[in-house]
Amino acid sequence: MADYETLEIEDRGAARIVRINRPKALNALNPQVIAELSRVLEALGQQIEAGDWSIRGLILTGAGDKAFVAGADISAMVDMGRDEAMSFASAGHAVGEMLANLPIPAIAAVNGFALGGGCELAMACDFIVASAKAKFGQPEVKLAVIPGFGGTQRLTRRVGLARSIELCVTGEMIRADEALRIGLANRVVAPEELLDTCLGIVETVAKMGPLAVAEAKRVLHQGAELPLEAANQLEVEAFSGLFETADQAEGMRAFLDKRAAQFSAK
Ligand code: CO8
Repeated sequence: MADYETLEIEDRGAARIVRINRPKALNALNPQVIAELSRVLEALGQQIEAGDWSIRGLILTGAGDKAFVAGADISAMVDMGRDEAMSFASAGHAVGEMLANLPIPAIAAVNGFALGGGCELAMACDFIVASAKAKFGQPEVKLAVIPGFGGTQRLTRRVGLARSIELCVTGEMIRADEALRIGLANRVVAPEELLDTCLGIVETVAKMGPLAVAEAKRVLHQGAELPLEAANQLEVEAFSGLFETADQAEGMRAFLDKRAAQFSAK
């Protein structure tokens, strides 16, 4: 996995840690970072699809102690025209879709500034665990643009329209405790505990039925975009579909036998 210039990849236990590593630019996203994120996510998706479930959670974070990602790279955008901006934003959205489609949870470990495209990348993950030092914001209006990688849409879905509008039109940064209060971050922890907290979450997930985790994530994402009746139907189908798996029989039998379940992702 040495062929990434802007990312550091490390497997720890059942977690794949992906660190965006451009500390001199506060880990800003340029087209190369987006392309490398696509590659790393594609490879992980293929690995799992081929039946290798050794990785049960993705942790996305930023290198260094200052920034998660301070936005899209302004020096890469300054001379862009409409078409280039469109393909940059579309490539970002494709990364968002890949994160949503991964059959394992993707956790944003927000270690510092998560601004603009950085806040958007964190929100493209399934949930956010923030360091007490983290700061969030959608400051694009200061540059006379708007969020282009889901900020106007995912932020609203997480925190509601009114809070989202306030953040997107003022460009103001909020601290981790405020992000927690409004539901943007799930947890806030001391900076030195951030990675271990995320690794602990992955460890917990790794004890669960892998296909059930994948189905829970799929149904939660897809159902959130559907009317309740259709979403409930999606749940019923996924729930009953899991009764065709060996893991369902093993999970329930193990409970009744008072022993730990041995799941096989089958
Ligand atoms: N792009 C490029 N370089 C950056 C960026 C950035 N977003 N952020 C910081 N840097 C660079 C600085 O230019 C500086 O470089 P140098 O040392 O060469 O001068 C270095 O990082 C350190 O930054 P500062 O000196 O500014 O550090 P401070 O501690 O004073 O300030 C801040 C930290 C508050 C984070 C400040 O750097 C800042 O405001 N950065 C810009 C934040 C921003 O506006 N982000 C939004 C960008 S627009 C966007 O994200 C749109 C997304 C669209 C779609 C994306 C699709 C993938």
